[in-house]
Amino acid sequence: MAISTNNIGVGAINIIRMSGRESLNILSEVFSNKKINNCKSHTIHYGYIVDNNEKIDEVLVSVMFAPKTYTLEDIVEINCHGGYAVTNKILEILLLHGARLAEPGEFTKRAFLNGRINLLEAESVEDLLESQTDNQSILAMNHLTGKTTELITSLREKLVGLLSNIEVNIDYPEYVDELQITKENLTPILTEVKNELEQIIKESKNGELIKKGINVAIIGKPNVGKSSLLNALLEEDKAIVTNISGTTRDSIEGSLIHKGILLNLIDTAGIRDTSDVVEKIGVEKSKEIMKSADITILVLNNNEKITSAEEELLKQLETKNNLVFINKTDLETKLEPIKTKLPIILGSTIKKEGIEELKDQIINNFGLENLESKKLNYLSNTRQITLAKEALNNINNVIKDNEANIPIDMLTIELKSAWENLGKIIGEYYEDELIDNIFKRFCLGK
Ligand SMILES: Nc1nc2c(ncn2[C@@H]2O[C@H](COP(=O)(O)OP(=O)(O)OP(=O)(O)O)[C@@H](O)[C@H]2O)c(=O)[nH]1
Ligand SMILES: [Mg+2]
Repeated sequence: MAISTNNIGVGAINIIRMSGRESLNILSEVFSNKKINNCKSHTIHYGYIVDNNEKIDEVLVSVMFAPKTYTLEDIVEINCHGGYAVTNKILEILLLHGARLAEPGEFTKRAFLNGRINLLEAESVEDLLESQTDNQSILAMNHLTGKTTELITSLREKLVGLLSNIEVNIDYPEYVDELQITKENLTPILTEVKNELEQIIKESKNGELIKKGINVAIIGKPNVGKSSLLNALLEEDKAIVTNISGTTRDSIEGSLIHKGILLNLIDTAGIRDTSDVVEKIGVEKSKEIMKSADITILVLNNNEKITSAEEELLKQLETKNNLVFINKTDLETKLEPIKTKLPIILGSTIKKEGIEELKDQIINNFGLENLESKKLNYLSNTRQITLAKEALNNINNVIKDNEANIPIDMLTIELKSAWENLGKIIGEYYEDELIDNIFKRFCLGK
């Protein structure tokens, strides 16, 4: 049992959800409308929650019997009034009548354990609830409706086909009409799987970025206009801006959504040698933030010559796909043309110039422009991506060993690992499935 709406507090209604065989029995002990005992599935009932003949709340109760429910178990949902006291009182009464509070995510866990959804889908329920942008929810929905599962399943089918084929070749050599897997025809089949897997992993980097947003660090020496840039990007005065160098001592964060992508911005303390203890800590922190960000914007001042410290930063940043923003173009140009491979955007935070170009450039740097939502089938968390990479590693090993003339039956262990790793992404285990598949495919069960 749990409250399925937002936290208890003031709201029009709260929904208390119970799942499991005893749900209806527990409800009937505390519900005034006794018709509930003989009700049909997927019906709604009006009545009162009562405690020792005292009416606690006027409620609507939905009853859904297994198996057509979220958890595949009987589910009872009580729509009660949204106040803290009343919701708590109902929870208390249900506890007294034998209900137990659900652990976080327990309903989805039950849906998974009862086989209604797979692991990939279960993980995406959480993603869907946390979605802040359209792209995030489309990605989660595509997982939930199984598009990503289809992708992984089709790869697993190729592998299971191969494995069953190899086993049949070995155990039943008399089945001559079966394809004989040889050194020559194994590598091309595996290369196909390898290519598809590489594509999924490559695109999944986007999935991760869509899901968590792009972490953007704004770096530069003091007074170049980093905080002004943060404010201009956010379109609000979040960070303090003054003409005193060293204004920002600690990092300041803010988020915005640009073309469906969440950008998490971090304004940092200006980087310079300083003897001020507080500022020094800020400077060290800026360097740390720069290292952990997905992308760093180095802000330079158009009105000043470049310093050796800035040249040093520029060199460090060139190793990744970072950006340079030359600010204060409304003032006289004193900055000489800079040599860098990084994209440069010119602008002025005061005149609001270059801001849109900068946002576009950030998402372009990750190839996230013109996202076609229907294509958002990527894996989107580290667990899934790590498993896909392990599977790819297995496939590469099999190809290498095959080319080194290792007998085919010796390759099956690693092939099974690839299949198992892909299975773990969607929460399936291989043993039973492999056996089922062999017998289903070849009708050997005599
Ligand atoms: N003319 C002009 N002045 C600007 C522009 N952007 C910022 N400034 C001014 O530059 C000064 C410093 O701006 P901040 O945004 O505080 O600079 P900062 O890089 O965050 O500075 P620290 O926090 O000290 O590292 C302020 O007086 C701003 O008004 C611009 O585009 N043009
Ligand atoms: Mg600042």
